[in-house]
Amino acid sequence: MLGVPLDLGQNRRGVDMGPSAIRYAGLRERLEALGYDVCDHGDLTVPNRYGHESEDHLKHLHAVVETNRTLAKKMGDITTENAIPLVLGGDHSIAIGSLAGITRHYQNLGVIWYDAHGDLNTMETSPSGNIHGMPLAVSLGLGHKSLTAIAGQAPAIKPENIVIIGARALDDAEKALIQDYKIKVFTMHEVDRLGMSEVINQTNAYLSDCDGIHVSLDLDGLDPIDAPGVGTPVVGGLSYRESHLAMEMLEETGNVTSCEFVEVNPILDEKNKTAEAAVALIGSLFGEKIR
Ligand code: Z70
Ligand code: MN
Ligand code: MN
Repeated sequence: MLGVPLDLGQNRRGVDMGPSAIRYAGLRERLEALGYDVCDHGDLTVPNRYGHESEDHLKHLHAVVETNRTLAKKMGDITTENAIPLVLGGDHSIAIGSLAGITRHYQNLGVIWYDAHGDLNTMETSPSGNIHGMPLAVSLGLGHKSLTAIAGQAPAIKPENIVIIGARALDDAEKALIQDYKIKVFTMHEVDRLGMSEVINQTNAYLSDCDGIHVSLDLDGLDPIDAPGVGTPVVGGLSYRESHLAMEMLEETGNVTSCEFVEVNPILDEKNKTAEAAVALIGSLFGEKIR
């Protein structure tokens, strides 16, 4: 596991304390109880908020680039056959670096983006200038050169290897990009019609050609009732129960090779509820069973 206490990809302070809150909620003990040999790489050093310029409508661009470059290198190093990298955020902009690093070891990595949002904006389309609304676009090679270049020459991820689950707050330009790139999305509409069980079955079938699967779970994918400690809560979200089922079913396939849990904001949380939800979901993704 590796913490990335970055809060510069969005406006709300506090998400830099996410890794600490997740550790405090008992992550290590939970994984050790499952029989894992846990290696905690600690937290990446992140530039502070002050004195970092924004550029081209991209807030704190240089600090976000610097953090993600370091993260990509670290993730490239710790991604080995016998390890399952687990990244603790921090805001979702850290997916840029984690995917850039992990994909050095894969030809055809699949990505499950569990999120209320699409995170498919670029500096041209972003309503906010917040880089945490852009990481999936960046991983497709779209956006400011200094962000897309972190992955190297080619984009980190192919559009046909992405599945978004839980979307309910998509900007118009994101909807257009989803259509252009034919990205597979299970919005809340499809989750409600099909049920989470069928959503995960279809996700597994859709990504069956991938040589690895990265789960990028933004806690705001969950309903604010179950995960209140996030910067951008959106009502009508995935329940704690549905999310557990999703993690359990993904674990059953044995295809998940890396993951990250992001956007836990302890300042906005209720008694560490969101960090505890994150730890419980990580438990399920790593094989914890009720029986
Ligand atoms: C909006 C933007 C976003 C997370 C909010 C919001 C993006 N689409 N992502 N919270 N995690 O500003 O680009
Ligand atoms: Mn997100
Ligand atoms: Mn989100």
